[in-house]
Amino acid sequence: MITKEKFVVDPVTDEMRKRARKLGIRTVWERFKENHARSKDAPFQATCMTCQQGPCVDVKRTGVCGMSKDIIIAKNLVSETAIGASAHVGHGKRIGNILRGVGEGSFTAYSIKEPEKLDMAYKGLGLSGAETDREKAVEVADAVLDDLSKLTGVPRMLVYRALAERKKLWEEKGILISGGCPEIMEAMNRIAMGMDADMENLLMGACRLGLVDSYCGMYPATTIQDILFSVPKLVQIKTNLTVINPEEINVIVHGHIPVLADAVVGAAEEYNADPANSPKVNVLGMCCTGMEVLMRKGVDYAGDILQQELAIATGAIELVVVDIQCTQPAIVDAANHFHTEVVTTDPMSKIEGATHIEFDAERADEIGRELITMAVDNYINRDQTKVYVPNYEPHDMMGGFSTEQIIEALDKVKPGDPVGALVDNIKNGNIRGVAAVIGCVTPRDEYGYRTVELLRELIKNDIMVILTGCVATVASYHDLLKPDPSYPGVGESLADVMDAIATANGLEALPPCLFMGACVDNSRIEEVLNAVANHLNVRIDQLPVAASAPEYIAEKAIPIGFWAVSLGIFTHIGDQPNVAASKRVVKWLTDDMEEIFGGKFYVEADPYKTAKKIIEVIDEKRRALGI
Ligand code: NFS
Repeated sequence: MITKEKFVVDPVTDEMRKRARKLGIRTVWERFKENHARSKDAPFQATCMTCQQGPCVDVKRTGVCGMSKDIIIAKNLVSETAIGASAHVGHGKRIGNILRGVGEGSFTAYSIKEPEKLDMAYKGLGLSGAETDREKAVEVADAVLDDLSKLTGVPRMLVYRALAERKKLWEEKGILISGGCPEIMEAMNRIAMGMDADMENLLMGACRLGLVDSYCGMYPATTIQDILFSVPKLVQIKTNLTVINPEEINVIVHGHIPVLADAVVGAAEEYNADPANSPKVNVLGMCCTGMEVLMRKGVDYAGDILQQELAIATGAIELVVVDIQCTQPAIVDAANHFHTEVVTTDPMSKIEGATHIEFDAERADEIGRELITMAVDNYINRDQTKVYVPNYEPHDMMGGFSTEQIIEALDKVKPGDPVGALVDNIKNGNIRGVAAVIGCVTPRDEYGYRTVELLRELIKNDIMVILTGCVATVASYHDLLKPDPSYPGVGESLADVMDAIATANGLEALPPCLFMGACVDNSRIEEVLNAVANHLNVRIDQLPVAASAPEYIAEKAIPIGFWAVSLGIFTHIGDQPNVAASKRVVKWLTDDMEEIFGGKFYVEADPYKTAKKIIEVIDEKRRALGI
C-alpha cells in the first residue's frame, strides 16, 4: 500500500509548480489552499440563496420559508446537476448546428468523414427518405436539435440508444424525459421558491437530468463528432508538459468541442508544409478538446485541467485558444507574466483580459489561419531567457479505443462474435470485471494519487479498466496508458487476455488501461455495456461492472453520475458532493437508489478501500450470475 506521503507525484508537474511559485504565478493549488482554508466547512452546510428572505446560511432545522435542511440540500443538488447537464446539452446544440451547416453546404471547412456512422445514426434515430449523405446530415442534425427542444415525447436518441429494459424502468419510475432544454427549465422551475419540497421527488428530478446529460448531450456530441471528424482508431501520442517544444511555436487548443481545434490543427499543418516557414508550429491539446484531437488526429497532449497555468509558466506558449468549459480564468494572469496570448472564441465563454475572436463555422479555415498567424507573429515577443521546460521525456500513450475500434479488435480474436470474445473472458474469470474510471483530477491531495493507486489496484486484480476524461492524464504520467508487452502491474489472467487481443491484431501490446476519449465519450461506455448485457441476456445492473470518478470536480460529473446510477451501475465518487449535512439525502443516494435502479453511489476518498469495495461488488455480481 502506498500512502499519500509516499506517492511519487509526476516530477514534471512538481517542478513546474515550484517554478510557478517562484515566478509569483498563483496556480490552482495555491488558490485551493487559500479558499479551502477559509471555508473549510462550507461544503457541509445547508445554505439556501433562493429567495430574498434569506440567504439562510448553515441551516440547522429549516430556512425562513420552512424548507427543511434535507430539502435545501436536495434542491441545491438539483441546481448543480442542471448546470452540469446544461453544459453537455450546450455542447450537443453547438455540434448539432455544425452538422446541420455541413449538410446544408454552408460550413465548407468540414465534411462527412464517416458516412457509415452517419447512416447508422440516421437509421437508429428512426429517419428515412433522404438520398444523399448531406440530406441525412441535415435530418440527423434536426432530430438531435429537436431532442433538445421538444416539449413532449421522448428524445429519439434515448429511444435509439438505451436498452428496452431501462426505458421501461424509467417510464415506470416517471423519469422518462422530454427535450433537454425543457427538462432543464423544469428543473429550474421545481427548485424555485415555494415549489418542490419533497426530497425523493427532487432527487428523482436529478436522475432525469442524468438522462438529459447523456441522450441530449454526450451521445449527440460523440456521434456527430465521429461523423465529422472520424471514428477514433488506435493512436500513439506523447503526453505531459514536456511535449512543449522550446524550439517551436507552441499553440494550445483547450476546451471541449473539437470544431475550432480541427481548424487550428489544419492551419498549422498548412503552415508547417511550407519549407520556408521556420520554426514550425507545434499544436498541443489540453483538457477534453485535447483528448478529441489526440484520439482522432494524433495531436500530443500537454496537460489537464490542473496544468493550465503550468503550461503557460514554461514561457514557451505563444497562444492558448479555448472553446468552452473547464478553462480556469486564471490562465490570463499566468499569461500576463509572459508574451502568451489567450484567445476565447465562444460568445458564452469570454474571459476578462483575454482577446476574443468569435468562432464562425462559415469562416473556420480563415479563423484557423488567423490564429496560427497570431501565434507566429507572437513568437518574436518570446523572451528565451524566460523559457523553461523540465528535462524529462514525455510519456507514451496509446488511445483511440472507440467502441468501433474495440469491436474491430475483438473481432480478430473471435471472428463474427466480437462481443463474445469479451463475454467469454468475463465468464471464465480471466477478466474479473470491468471498471470505467472517469472524470477530472483535483487539487485536494497529491496530484493523481487517488486515481493512479485505484487504477493500479484494479488492474492488479484482473479488472479491465476503461478511461475517459482528465483521469487519463495522470494515468499516462504513470505509464498506465503505455503499451508494454511485460504488462507491468497487470494481473496475470488479464494480461493474458490483453496479450491475446494484441497478438490477434498484430500489436506488440495493449496499454494496461484503455482510453476511450473525452468526457462526452462516456456514451461509448454505455455502448459497450449494452452490448455485453445483450450478449449475456441480462440487465446492466447484473453485470460485474462498476464506475468510478475518484477526483471529479466539474458540475458535469454530477448528471453523469446520476445517469450511471440510473443505468444500474455501482458508482464510486471520491468526494461527497455538498450533501453531507443531510443524512436523508446521503442515504437516498448511497442506499435507496439501489432498490429503484439496481445501482447506487458510494463515496470514498481512499483508493485502496475503493478498490476493495469495487472488487467486492464485482465478485458479488459474478456470484449472482453464477459465473
Ligand atoms: Ni470532464 Fe473535460 Fe477534465 Fe473534468 Fe473538465 S476537461 S468534460 S470536466 S476537468 S475531466
